Amino acid sequence: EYNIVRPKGYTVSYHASPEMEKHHFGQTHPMKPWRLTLTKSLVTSYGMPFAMDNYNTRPATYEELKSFHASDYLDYLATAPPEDQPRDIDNPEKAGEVKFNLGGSDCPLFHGLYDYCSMSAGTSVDAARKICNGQSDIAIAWGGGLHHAKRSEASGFCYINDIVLGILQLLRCYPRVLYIDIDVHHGDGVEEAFFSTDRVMTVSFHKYHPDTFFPGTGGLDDNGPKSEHNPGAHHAINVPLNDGITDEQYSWLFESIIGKINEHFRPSAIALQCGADSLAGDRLGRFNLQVQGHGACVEYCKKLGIPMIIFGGGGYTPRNVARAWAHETSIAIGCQNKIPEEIPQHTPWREHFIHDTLFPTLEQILGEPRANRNTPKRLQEIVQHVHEQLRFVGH
Ligand code: ZLV
Ligand code: CA
Ligand code: ZN
Repeated sequence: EYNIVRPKGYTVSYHASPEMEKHHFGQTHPMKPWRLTLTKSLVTSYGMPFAMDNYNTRPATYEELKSFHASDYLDYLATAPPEDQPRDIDNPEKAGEVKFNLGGSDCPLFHGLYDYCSMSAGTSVDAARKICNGQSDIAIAWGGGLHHAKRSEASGFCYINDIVLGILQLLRCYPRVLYIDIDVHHGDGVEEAFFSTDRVMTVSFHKYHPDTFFPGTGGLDDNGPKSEHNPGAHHAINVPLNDGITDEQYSWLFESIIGKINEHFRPSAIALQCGADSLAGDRLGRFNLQVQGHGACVEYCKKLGIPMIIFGGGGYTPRNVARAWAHETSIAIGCQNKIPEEIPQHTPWREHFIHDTLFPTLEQILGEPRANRNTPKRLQEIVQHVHEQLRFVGH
């Protein structure tokens, strides 16, 4: 009804697993898989599925998960009892034990955990396969983007690193992959996984404070192995930010940094993690980004004309997550100027959006915007430092 048609000259695919969205981390846990349902509801009410190939993906197999994760970790993930079940009463020492960082308050053992993880990973691996075999040019996997998971450890609401699995798939058919992460947290798991290769460059923009903000890593000087004999040297880029950054500052940084990286590294594919906790009003985030500024990053990457996977990630105020990811889906399709700003009347759960627009103002979101602690001088220094790192990369 909004005359949304398939884009000319390229294909967009949307990979989702509706069963994944029904899982619960627990009442008070900030991660709400239901935000994916709210996103899909908005995407559908605007008519965007007509312009894409839509896939209901299968769960990733054990063998696929093993391309990055250790077997003993996967086995425990598959068999550990949910926490609300009675603990092993015959073995009281074991009762309070935490293995692989599973079962704490960040990474609870909930019902159906292994299914949830393998479905999230399935969307990302399928997205990567479609890019590899040329059936898709932009593949969207909002259920993925879980960038903190390690080979043998859960971390920060992430159990399986679907991004690493997706990039490993891309590396089978592309020489160089650029990983970009706009989640408000540092993309530590992905950075670490590709620390010693020059075939993947990782770039994370995040709120940085070593003591008070998770995970505490990703300082400006964290650029990969310090040894020049290691090919991964200079192939990790970090953009540490303070509270309150605005759309204008963030877009300027993003374009200055990604533009330069594109010239030097010349990626053959892009993996873009679009964590929506960098938006203003996020329950965990600290920035003043609006849907427009967040989306501008996707638009800039799309214009580079390189095959791309778009992942989800964090995002803890579901109505804003759904707005951003629906807007970014429209950018992928190229219909962002065709869809009305007003949220369609027939959108399921429309009342959850509170304001009836796709682009609420900072005042509507926050009342009073958060104080901006990023000085122009500091942002200049960051860009300068990144440009210096890039003198060691490519040509
Ligand atoms: O968005 O957590 O700060 C990708 C992502 O990047 C911590 N965790 C850990 C380290 C020791 N602490 C405290 C443990 C807190 C456990 C419960 C919460 C519960 C309610 C509200 C907020 C939190 C919370 N947890 C806020 N920040 C944390 C971080 C993990 C952040 C993960 C971000 C994941 C999906
Ligand atoms: Ca980030
Ligand atoms: Zn995050």
